[in-house]
Amino acid sequence: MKMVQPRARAIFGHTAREVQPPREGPEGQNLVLKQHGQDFLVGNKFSWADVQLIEAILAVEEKIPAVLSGFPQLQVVGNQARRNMSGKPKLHYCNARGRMESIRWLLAAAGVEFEECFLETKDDLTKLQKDGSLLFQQVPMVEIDGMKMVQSRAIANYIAAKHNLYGKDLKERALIDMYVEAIIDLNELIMTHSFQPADKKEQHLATIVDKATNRYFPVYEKVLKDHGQDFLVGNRFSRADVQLLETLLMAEECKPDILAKFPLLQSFKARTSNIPTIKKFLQPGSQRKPPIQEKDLPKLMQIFH
Ligand SMILES: N[C@@H](CCC(=O)N[C@@H](CS)C(=O)NCC(=O)O)C(=O)O
Repeated sequence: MKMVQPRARAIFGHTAREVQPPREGPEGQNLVLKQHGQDFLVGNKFSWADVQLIEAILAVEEKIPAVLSGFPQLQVVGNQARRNMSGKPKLHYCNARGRMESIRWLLAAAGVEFEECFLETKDDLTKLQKDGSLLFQQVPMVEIDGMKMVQSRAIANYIAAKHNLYGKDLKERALIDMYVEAIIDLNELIMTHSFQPADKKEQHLATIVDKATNRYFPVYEKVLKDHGQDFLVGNRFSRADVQLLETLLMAEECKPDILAKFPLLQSFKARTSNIPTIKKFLQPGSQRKPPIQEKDLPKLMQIFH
């Protein structure tokens, strides 16, 4: 039996032993796919024929890039394979925290490498809007697993579920959702601070500190105290921990001693910051973004308004 090439294995995640011997010849696959309208060549099931086909498509395309122009079904197969092969999610946003930062955090915490495509001008946004990449004409957009995902919460949900950061059952997920939604409320309040006019900044900062220390932090402090465990939900690391840590650090940027009355949040911060993937993300030179500065505002306004 012919060996499955590593590349084909990377595409489908199958090994030679898991698939059937060849049943199809090298020609006519475009017609086969067109006629039965299914994803795989034979019996609507992944088979050896698919492995061979994808290998052949990629090999021939390397030599003659336009070879598939008359075979739309095969183009789809080739595109899908390339997307799966490229592996890394691609993040489309500006080079700033904004609504993408929690997604960066989640991917980094899950140990997933990602690429970034930064919008530099309004034209870059318009181009994505015009080519149909943005379902609601907005970013963040993440190319992942063959999808162009938009809506930051939907993207974060998908990543969390895919990487087992979303609890072990529905009730844990519900708890994680409640914690995360509240964290997002505080995170968004902090995020809008840079956009406040000079005469409103002080009042806005006071609101952040009030909400953080009186509404949100006491809840997480109590959760940790009551169950005595290291993580917020189910005694295991979840997206709630990642997103809480992100927001604790943002709150400290607003007021360095904001955690003074929350000893368990302080130890939570130290503990989770030391998780290897997170530790790496917190180091200089990572894809984590700095807080938005006054000087960044004109560029951001020009892109989004
Ligand atoms: N609910 C959306 C909101 C997305 C959103 O407001 N995106 C802004 C940038 S942060 C945008 O694309 N603005 C351009 C526009 O609305 O035309 C999400 O969470 O992803």
